[in-house]
Amino acid sequence: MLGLAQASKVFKKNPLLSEGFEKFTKGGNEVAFGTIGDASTSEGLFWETMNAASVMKVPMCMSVWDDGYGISVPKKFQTTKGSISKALAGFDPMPGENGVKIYKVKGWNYPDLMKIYEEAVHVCRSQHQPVLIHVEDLTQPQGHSTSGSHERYKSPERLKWAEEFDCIRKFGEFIQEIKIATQEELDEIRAAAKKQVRTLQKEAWAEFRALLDSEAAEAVSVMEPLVSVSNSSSEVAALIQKLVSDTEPIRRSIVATAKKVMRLVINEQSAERTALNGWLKGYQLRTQNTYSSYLYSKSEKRVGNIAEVKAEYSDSPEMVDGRIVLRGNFEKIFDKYPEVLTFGEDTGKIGGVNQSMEGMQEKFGALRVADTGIREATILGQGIGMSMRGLRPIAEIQYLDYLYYALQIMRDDLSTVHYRTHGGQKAPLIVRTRGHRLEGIWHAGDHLWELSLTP
Ligand SMILES: Cc1ncc(C[n+]2csc(CCOP(=O)(O)OP(=O)(O)O)c2C)c(N)n1
Repeated sequence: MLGLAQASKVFKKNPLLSEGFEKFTKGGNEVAFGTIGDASTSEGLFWETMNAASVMKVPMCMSVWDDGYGISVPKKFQTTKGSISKALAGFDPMPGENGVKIYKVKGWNYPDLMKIYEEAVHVCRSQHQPVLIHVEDLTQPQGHSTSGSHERYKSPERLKWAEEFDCIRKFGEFIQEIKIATQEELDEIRAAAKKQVRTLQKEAWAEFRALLDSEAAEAVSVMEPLVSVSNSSSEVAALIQKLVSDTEPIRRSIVATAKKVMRLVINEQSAERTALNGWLKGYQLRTQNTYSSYLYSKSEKRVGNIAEVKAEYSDSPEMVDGRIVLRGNFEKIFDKYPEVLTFGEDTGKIGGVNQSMEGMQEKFGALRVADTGIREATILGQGIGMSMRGLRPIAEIQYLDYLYYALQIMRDDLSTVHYRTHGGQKAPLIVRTRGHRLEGIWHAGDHLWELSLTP
């Protein structure tokens, strides 16, 4: 979220990016919206993000949905003073200061919600002022999820209050108050919507079943010939019968049955066995995409498709420090691609702890070669968000040992963007770091083996 917001700032401030990025921005005018539950604000990453957004002054609008509980744990165990807006009060900027502007509103109060959101988003967009909207008194008609019952941890009074202040009910009252519709009209809309959803649910289920039923029938037709040729004829027949009598077979049962039959005929040679084996492999291949695809990039620009450029040396090459070679390469890259930018601890003013960015900030500006606070998770977050918006960030982690602070977000968020969006989004981020300085344990760690086990 931090990086998505930062991208707006970069697009707004870097004139070299005014063309060619229409897919990602309209002049940097975008606000990054994010939402979080009140209990989840107890996470360290939340605080790191708020602090970073405030220091960086990026258009980030964070809403906290406050229903008073994190599953069953009430907010008095979650948040200082039981209120995230109170706990964050020190972030609220005084005139001339940076900070996160804090708003507070009740979730059932629609006129206030409209007023506050309009104002907060305007401030956020026009001043690149991060804002936090603490939306209190939210209700959960079914508790945290439909698999638990909130009667176990909420008092009868609280449940009664929640019914009265149910946000949908309150929305209905508001609609009547401003005379958009009467209660009868609302009841009609509600009944019609319920009916429509039920019909669509039935249609969707029928469509889903038709496909699985045809796949089960296909499996049966490939297994059946084995009944007459196999030595385990009766067992094979019993397995097929079990699948046929399953009124709602799913792929798991189709594949499991075919595999069990394969195991029964494993030592037999027959065209029927070969046919089943071939079908099973083909079926698994054909349905694989339904469960898992785009684990890796399929783009023609993916790393594996980029041809190697061999280094060329002159007859009498000059000997220089490695950092000079790196700096020269960075300079060429930054010259050629205005969408490239880098940021990290000590990366900006002094050009990195190993000086491989020396002089780069003077040449390319603090927007593209920037210092950050000591906050590896959000350095990585900046990189994820900006790369998703068409920029080419290089996030610098000062030493490999400190990548651990960012490992969770690398594993859960960065590495899964392409997969989670079925190839719809990607985050082409370079993470740059260094280790093995042999200067004490936190600068010399050898962690590549652990990283190689991290997806
Ligand atoms: C990092 C992490 N820790 C724990 C969980 C398990 N978990 C899922 S939802 C939840 C409670 C969240 O409460 P809140 O932030 O108030 O959001 P709400 O569900 O009330 O909207 C917990 C503990 C999780 N999903 N992720």
